[in-house]
Amino acid sequence: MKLEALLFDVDGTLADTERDGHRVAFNRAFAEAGLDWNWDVRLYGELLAIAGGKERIRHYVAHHRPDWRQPADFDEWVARLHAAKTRHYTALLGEGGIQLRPGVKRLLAEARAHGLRLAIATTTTPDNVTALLDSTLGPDGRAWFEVIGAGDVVPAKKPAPDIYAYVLERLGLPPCRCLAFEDSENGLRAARAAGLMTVVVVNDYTRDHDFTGAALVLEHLGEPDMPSRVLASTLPLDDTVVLDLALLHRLHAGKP
Ligand code: XBP
Ligand code: MG
Repeated sequence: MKLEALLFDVDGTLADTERDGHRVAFNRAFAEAGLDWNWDVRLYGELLAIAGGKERIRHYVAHHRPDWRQPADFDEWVARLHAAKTRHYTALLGEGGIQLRPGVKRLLAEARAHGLRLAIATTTTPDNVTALLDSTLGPDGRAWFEVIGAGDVVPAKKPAPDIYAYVLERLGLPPCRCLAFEDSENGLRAARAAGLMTVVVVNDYTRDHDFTGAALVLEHLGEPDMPSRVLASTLPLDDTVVLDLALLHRLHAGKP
């Protein structure tokens, strides 16, 4: 079965956006709204178990602020607070402080040069995706991806497979012709539930997650002068690799 498309998660996979991006933007939105809430690095790691910013705010209120008096229009209030968070997040990206992870641009460029189709399947808000692509790949970046599936276009966020099913349908491809890239257990579960073989790149928030079912688990995608350690693999591999198209094809074919 030919490999035809690569499907990428965004947060934690294309770039380390959570600790110094989303978390900071949530806190700025809280301060702006006159709330004394502060999501420190450790608490935010716990809250990441809930995918989606609006869902994360609701979970925080329910479990960490049970005595706080909710406004009558709570859902709209959350939506407004979250819109402010998106504004802060996209402004942060515009400042250029967040870069793509090692090997991401190299692999995307190689895939494009060889006619592989590219897509995005993420829980985050669409504006956040375009802001990240613009700030890291430049004005052409969005066009590298044939389908961008993001945010509330599907009702159920990861670990539900819905966003992957949405992207596969738009690509017109069965999962067996695609590979997914993820950084978290929720993301891996979503991709696997959609029938996708999945490569995982860990980060500080996710390295202790359960990645059972991943085809390959790496520190990062690797660069020629900075190969990645192999943390788990369904193929016998060296201790370190630079994930290129040749290795992806071998992985997809299940050939050592
Ligand atoms: C990413 C998320 C997102 C971001 C915040 O998960 O969970 O909620 O943290 O984005 P994944 P929004 O990488 O698995 O897609 O605030 O825009 O929802
Ligand atoms: Mg992710």
